[in-house]
Amino acid sequence: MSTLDRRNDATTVNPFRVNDRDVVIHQTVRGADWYYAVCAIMGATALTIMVLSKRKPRTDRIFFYLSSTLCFVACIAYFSMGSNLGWTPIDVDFQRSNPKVAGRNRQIFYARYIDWVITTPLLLTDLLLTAGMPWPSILWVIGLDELMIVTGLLGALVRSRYKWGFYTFGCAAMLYIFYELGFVARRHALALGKDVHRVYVSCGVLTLVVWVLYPIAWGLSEGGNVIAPDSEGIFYGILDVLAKPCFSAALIWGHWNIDPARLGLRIHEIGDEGLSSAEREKRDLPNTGHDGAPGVHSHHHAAPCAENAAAAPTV
Ligand code: RET
Repeated sequence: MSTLDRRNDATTVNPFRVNDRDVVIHQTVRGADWYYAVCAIMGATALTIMVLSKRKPRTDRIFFYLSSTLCFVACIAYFSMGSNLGWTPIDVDFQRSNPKVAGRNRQIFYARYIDWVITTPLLLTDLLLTAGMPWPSILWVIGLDELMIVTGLLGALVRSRYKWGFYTFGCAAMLYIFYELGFVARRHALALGKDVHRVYVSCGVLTLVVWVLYPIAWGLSEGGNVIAPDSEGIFYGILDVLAKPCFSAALIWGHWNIDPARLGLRIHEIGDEGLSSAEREKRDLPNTGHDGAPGVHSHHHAAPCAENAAAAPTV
């Protein structure tokens, strides 16, 4: 057999048995192939973003780094699921007669949730930094997000109908996140200018539309045991490709001509100290006038404070 026609034998090497327990409702080799395909998409996206980041100065790479990291994490999660690893058998709440989902227990991939608990905060950070949200609000939304993912994992691991209790907490957390994104953060983005608002809204709408489908996929898979594990993989896989590579592409494209300093993300870099005043102006550094004398502040602060207004009349 040549290397080219070797089959994916992950399910043979890593069989449908963990901790001396067999799983009845599980993925097939085709499902594992699909997971590997998504793994490749995630890896390729992460590498592309890394390469693109080199076109920007180190200080302006925050969105590249966040997006590249989240695609790398997903790449590893998909490698794990394609290799038939990162799962455990859980007895189903609903026994079905459909042969595709008939049986007492089901393969539950906890690897998904490890991925999400790392990557969804990064996605939210991408979005909320775009909107220029204050960092305590960013932390608050990330807290809700972690609550949502962890309740989803707990619900998936529970056998009885109590799983739906966890699910309900998770959905409530998601709705609150949607409120923060749709109302609070959008207002902040608008205050930063039309172009920032446009990027925020396009990535935000993509997020809302895609995210709302996750609890539906969960209800049909880990929750209700309605669709087979292969279909579960396709459902979540499509959502993950939209939520990570497509989202990241839209975000980086949108940010290309936006100076991160406008979002409050001006970062110090070696050499900033000895710059000429023209250079300082270009880089949006506070202008010290001449020879370090305290003077006029940068002119394009979104809302000049009273002190500035008094000390520096319109130039
Ligand atoms: C769960 C079940 C509990 C209730 C809710 C859920 C929502 C999950 C979401 C996941 C988003 C994942 C992303 C992954 C990135 O690729 C945990 C399924 C509401 C919204 C964006």
